Amino acid sequence: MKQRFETRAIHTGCEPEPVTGAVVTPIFQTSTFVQESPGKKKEGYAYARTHNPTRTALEKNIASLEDGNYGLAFPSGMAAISTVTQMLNAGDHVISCDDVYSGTFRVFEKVFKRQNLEFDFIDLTKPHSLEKQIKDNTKIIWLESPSNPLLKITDIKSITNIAKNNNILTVIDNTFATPFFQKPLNLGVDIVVHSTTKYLNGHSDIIGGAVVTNDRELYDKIRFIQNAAGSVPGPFDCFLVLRGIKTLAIRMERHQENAMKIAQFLEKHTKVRKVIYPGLKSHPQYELAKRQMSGFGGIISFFIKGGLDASRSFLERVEIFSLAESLGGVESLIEHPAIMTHTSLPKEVKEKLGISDELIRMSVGIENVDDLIDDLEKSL
Ligand code: P1T
Repeated sequence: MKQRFETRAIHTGCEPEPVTGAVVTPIFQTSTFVQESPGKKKEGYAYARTHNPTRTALEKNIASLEDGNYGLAFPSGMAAISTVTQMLNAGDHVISCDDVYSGTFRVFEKVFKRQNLEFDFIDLTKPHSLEKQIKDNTKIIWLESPSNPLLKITDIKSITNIAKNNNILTVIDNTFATPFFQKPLNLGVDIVVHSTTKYLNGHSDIIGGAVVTNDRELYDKIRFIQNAAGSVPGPFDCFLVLRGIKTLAIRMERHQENAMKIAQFLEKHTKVRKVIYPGLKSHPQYELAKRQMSGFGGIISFFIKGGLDASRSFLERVEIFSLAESLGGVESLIEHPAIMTHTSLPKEVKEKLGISDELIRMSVGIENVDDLIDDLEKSL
């Protein structure tokens, strides 16, 4: 019988180590593995760019959480995203959602465009607008849902149906939802990417990434590029992500519980113009979020009244919330996307999307929620 999510998070890939019986997967800090005879490898291990047992454990674990067959661990979310994109050939076309993490936008626009890939960024919250954008050379539809930083929700099933009818692959960045709240492979997505830096590791102490797929051919292609180009994480980082994942389920429950209370608090506050949180009825895709996710996550974006001056003085005043980039750790973080995480978006793109000087993004941690609300109340 297939074990449930919480059990798999703790056990999958992490069987006791066969030589010593160590219950916790060891950090195999080695670059190479002895061979019994030329080409005769123990358990398939030869050189740690290709395979490392700590990494293998993490890859099996993340694949299982996504209900996928194949997982790959990367040294960063951007490395995972770049390696998947490297499957394409010059002349291929990618349709990406418009509110994609700015680092993804940057690598598409500034790196892959130079290698003659084409990109269009469109509002994929309206799936009917997608079909007009599909061209003969469209190879990937790239989703991020909820998106960073505006928490737009894409109808994953509708988009994967359109993609399949047109023989196009779908990739989704599932970093914000995590597999605890959203399982895109079950909605027809071909490849899931993650920044494990965020919720999967959960403790703001590593940079990492992951890819999961059910398709053996895609897995082999991505693995080949990863090994050929050398985009691999170290064993200590893999160990930390594995350790973080063991508590993913209970962390996500608390992140969401705290975020819901804070979103409701902010929505009533007179200094706040608008709150964006998929769990609020006021979110334009609330019904869709309820349908395709099993929870709404821990990220809230909101617009403060009073322009940049108000944003600045609020962000300088918070004490429990740390003014810092990133998200998904146990501690609450808060930031100003226009000046901090989304600077690589051109001004006109920020304006079009609504990433203004009044926009604030917070990653609600798992501290006592009353302390977090006190901190926000005092600072607003
Ligand atoms: O930082 P890295 O592990 O390379 O992950 C990049 C990345 C990919 N996808 C999403 C949805 C992300 O949010 C990120 C990184 N984001 C931040 C650092 C941030 O503060 O938004």
